Amino acid sequence: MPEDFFPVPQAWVEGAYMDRAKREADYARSIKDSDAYWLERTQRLDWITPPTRADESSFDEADFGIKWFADGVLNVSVNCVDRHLEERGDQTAIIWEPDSPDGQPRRYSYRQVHAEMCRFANVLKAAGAKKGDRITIYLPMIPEAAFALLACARIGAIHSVVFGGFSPDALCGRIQDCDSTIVVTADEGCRAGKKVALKANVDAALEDCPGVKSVIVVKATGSDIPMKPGRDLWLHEAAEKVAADCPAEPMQAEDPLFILYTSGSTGKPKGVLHTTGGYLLWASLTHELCFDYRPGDVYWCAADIGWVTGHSYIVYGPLANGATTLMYEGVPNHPTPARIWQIVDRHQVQTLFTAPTALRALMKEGDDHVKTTSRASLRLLGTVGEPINPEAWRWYHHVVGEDRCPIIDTWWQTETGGAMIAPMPGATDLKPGSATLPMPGVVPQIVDTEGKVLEGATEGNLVIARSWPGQMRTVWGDHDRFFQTYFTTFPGKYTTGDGARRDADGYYWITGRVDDVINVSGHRMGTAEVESALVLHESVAEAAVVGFPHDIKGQGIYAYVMLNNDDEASDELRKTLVNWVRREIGPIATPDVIQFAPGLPKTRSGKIMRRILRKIAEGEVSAQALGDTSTLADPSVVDNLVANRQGA
Ligand code: 6R9
Repeated sequence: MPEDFFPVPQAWVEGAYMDRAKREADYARSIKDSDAYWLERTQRLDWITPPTRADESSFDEADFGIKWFADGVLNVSVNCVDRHLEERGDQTAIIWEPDSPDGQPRRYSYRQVHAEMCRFANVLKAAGAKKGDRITIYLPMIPEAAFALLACARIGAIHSVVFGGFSPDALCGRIQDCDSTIVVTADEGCRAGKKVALKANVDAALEDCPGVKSVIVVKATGSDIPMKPGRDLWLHEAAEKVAADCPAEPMQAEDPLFILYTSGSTGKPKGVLHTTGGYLLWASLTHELCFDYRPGDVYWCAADIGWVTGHSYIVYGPLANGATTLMYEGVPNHPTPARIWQIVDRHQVQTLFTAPTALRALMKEGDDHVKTTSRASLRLLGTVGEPINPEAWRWYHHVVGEDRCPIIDTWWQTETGGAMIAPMPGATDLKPGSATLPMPGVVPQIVDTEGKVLEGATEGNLVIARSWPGQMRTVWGDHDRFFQTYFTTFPGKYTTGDGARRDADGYYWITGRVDDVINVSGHRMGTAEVESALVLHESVAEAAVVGFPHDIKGQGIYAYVMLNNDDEASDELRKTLVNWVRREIGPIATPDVIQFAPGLPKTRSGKIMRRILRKIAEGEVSAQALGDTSTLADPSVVDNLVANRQGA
């Protein structure tokens, strides 16, 4: 395979936090002298009681548990806000860019963020919130989303952010799973010029959530919405009635900070739990190393706060580092494909961090939209969420960054808290499509299906051999599921669910999920979730969902549906089922293709042969591609599936 190679640009050779030699030495020490290394790193945070212990984790069943810095005491909101007040109280902490280019951007200094956060925290307290309570946050990309996270952290409440694109049902399931007593939402969201009825979704969700006692509503669009007396209150009204200052709750390093639901290969989404000390250290350290943040830089992570990228790299990492972080309400290509670059110029952004799916969509619109803008402020470009195809990488590098900006391709997961394998701009030569090398303390390994560790240039399952500070601590309410999901496939190791290749230079190339998770536009979706939604429909007897390669989204959703006897396959029903899934889960789960099938390929023991369904969805229908079908209970179903394949 021919490989392009991009050495560290001259402008980055000097003055970066890390050059190649430093990165190598730093990594070596993080492995050899781990506890001392990490205790030193804790000095980047402000502790009420500094920790004296570092890693006390074990991946083994007998003494399983993840624990870091356990005797330390700190508060995340103090680290993200208060401690910056003296030195940079008047520096902009958050720049907010509204959905519409005609709207007015807003800027909040660290001092203003402090004031907003404190009042918000006092509103939560007045609504009855205490340390350890769960608070569900269902907000659009407005500054109040950042204030809400910080306000929870301030009082030690555990936030659970639910992406604003999820349906009332999905929201309800997540509220119930962690027994939230308070929901924070807005009247409406606004994306790509369209209103999103957030409060109405909350009202619908709460019909089945009797445990929720208060709903705090941010006035965002100002539309007229019904408020339920005794339950709902406007944030701006409640904020006037509370004190301006709010003391920060001292938290043990291992006290929970947040829950974030994510999809896996089986069952309902899991509540991934992150705790206080290790998570914040990881978010802050990786933000500094990957993005080489300098005081005064404007840094823009174009993710949504509803995903882990928004948590770690819009809010916690950058604010812990005293950065100016930009939050954008809208989508990159609305109202024009130049919108994202116009925002870069408008706010003189130095670092832009976005997803490959956005780049592919913009690339398709042609270079002219990029070239109408200057982008001279850009120094660094980042990507996250899915493998970046080398073509998109080169376009980002050449057309967007004019060959001047390193591309920081960060591989990580909700479970890992922050970047795990990624370049550092002054230290790492780049290869398009490779996330390159591990962060300090991260020990990636490639194992075969039996768990044998493969050395040198090789390909297989990506596992992580030891704990790191940002690792998730448990699945909310189901510690056994945490162990079963991540530590039993390859005992003694953390299973990522991703496949990877390692080349002769030791660079990692993520090849995608090896389990039944698909990655649609950088969003994780469990095939089982879409299947469960489909079979809830009265016409559907059985459903099997697989991913297929999609030019823009990376992967699309292909659903095979078996109908009940009397129901007739029709385009009408196809449309109904697509809308059904959107309503059950949310627009991100919209099936791209529905193929009606009289039967699904099953083994004699009744197991669906997904391998065959994947091949057909991919358009690989030769006998050779489909492999041995003789073990199927009824091999003829495959002929029918091939004959009726839907062009995707
Ligand atoms: C941060 C985030 C995690 C899954 C992960 C992998 C894919 C993320 C990637 C990448 C290749 C990258 N993924 N970053 N694949 N290169 N740079 O996206 O978390 O939503 O939990 O998704 O995304 O498959 O396992 P999450």
